[in-house]
Amino acid sequence: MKLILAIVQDKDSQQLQAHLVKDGFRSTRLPSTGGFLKAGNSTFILGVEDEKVDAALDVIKENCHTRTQFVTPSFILPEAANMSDPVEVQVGGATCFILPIDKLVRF
Ligand code: 2BA
Ligand code: 2BA
Repeated sequence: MKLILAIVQDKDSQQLQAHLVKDGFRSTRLPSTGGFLKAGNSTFILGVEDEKVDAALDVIKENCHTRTQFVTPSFILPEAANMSDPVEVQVGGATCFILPIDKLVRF
């Protein structure tokens, strides 16, 4: 089995959750916060059989979209206080980590 940790934008999380259920994937959704934008996002945990990892990643890919955000540099770095023009940041679709699982048990 593998553990997929998928960090997705809040705007995509409900649709992703619905499609994961529809396609038979079990998941847990945790509220999380991006370190750079300091904004809320969602982290999905999925315990998935090896042969279903690609299908799960396809569901994530299809339901999570890249968006552009503008941020004021001083919001990220206080020392950039003299830079007032917003900079463009591309966020998402999804950042996925795929980890080996030794064992999955339910009690
Ligand atoms: P939920 O996703 O809300 O699932 C609650 C219960 O509904 C599950 O209990 C299971 O009995 C049933 N269920 C969930 N998904 C299903 C599906 N695709 N088909 C048939 N029945 C389904 P538990 O298995 O004891 O899971 C309790 C909670 O543990 C789950 O809450 C979920 O948050 C987490 N979880 C379970 N398996 C997981 C996995 N493989 N990956 C990530 N999280 C998992
Ligand atoms: P945030 O940390 O809020 O980052 C939002 C977006 O800002 C990132 O989008 C990226 O385009 C940009 N960004 C982040 N850190 C940067 C840096 N040090 N320098 C320049 N630009 C930077 P994504 O890459 O799509 O990431 C979306 C969210 O996924 C992140 O939110 C973070 O919560 C998570 N994430 C991304 N890569 C990660 C990693 N290697 N480890 C843990 N979490 C990660």
